[in-house]
Amino acid sequence: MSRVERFAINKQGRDYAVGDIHGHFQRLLAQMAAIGFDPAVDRLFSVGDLVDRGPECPQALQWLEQPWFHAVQGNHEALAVTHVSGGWLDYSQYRAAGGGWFLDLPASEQARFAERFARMPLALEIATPGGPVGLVHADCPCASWLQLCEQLQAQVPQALQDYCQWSRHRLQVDDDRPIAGLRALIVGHTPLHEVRVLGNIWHIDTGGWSRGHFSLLALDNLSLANATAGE
Ligand SMILES: [Mn+2]
Repeated sequence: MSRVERFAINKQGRDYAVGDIHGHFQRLLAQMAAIGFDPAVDRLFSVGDLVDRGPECPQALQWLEQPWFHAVQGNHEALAVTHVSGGWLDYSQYRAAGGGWFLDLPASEQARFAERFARMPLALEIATPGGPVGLVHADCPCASWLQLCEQLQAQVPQALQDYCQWSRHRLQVDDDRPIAGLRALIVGHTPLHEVRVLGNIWHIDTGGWSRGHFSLLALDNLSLANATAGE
């Protein structure tokens, strides 16, 4: 099965992207309300990491059922899947990263989350008036989007999935080479004080789950949506 999910252009409403959520759905809802998000016509695309660290992690399953909400699998969803499938994990690191709520669930509950998380795509592609916008959790290891998408068609090599979900290399070395075939690639994973753009790669985890704020990036004009105070 393909691990890329594609979306046609949104002719009725607006599309937004959001960074890591980490169990803070109420804070996110407040931010969405502040910009006038309309679930009847608007869509919200998430870079993943819906769970761990915050108080509302179990709500991830309800969010994933919403027709206006779409998310790639982050490294934290991958950790849950790995735990249930019996793969190797550094459990002290997993707990330190907020996975305790999951590890302390009954096995049947863990299985329910892992089954849903395993079905999350590794990449999203959204058509916009200015060209396609891509989303992965951390980074794209290929120079072109097409190249990545081709490798996500079949059995995905673990090293490729790990790079997409864990890499911070681009930020560490200030790599500003663009990803060919995309108007913009949107990623999270590394919390920053402000949105950072390198080439056409937008890093949008501004720590809404921590002490920062959620940045809602409008995909039609690649602008940060601001609260419409007074409306
Ligand atoms: Mn992450």
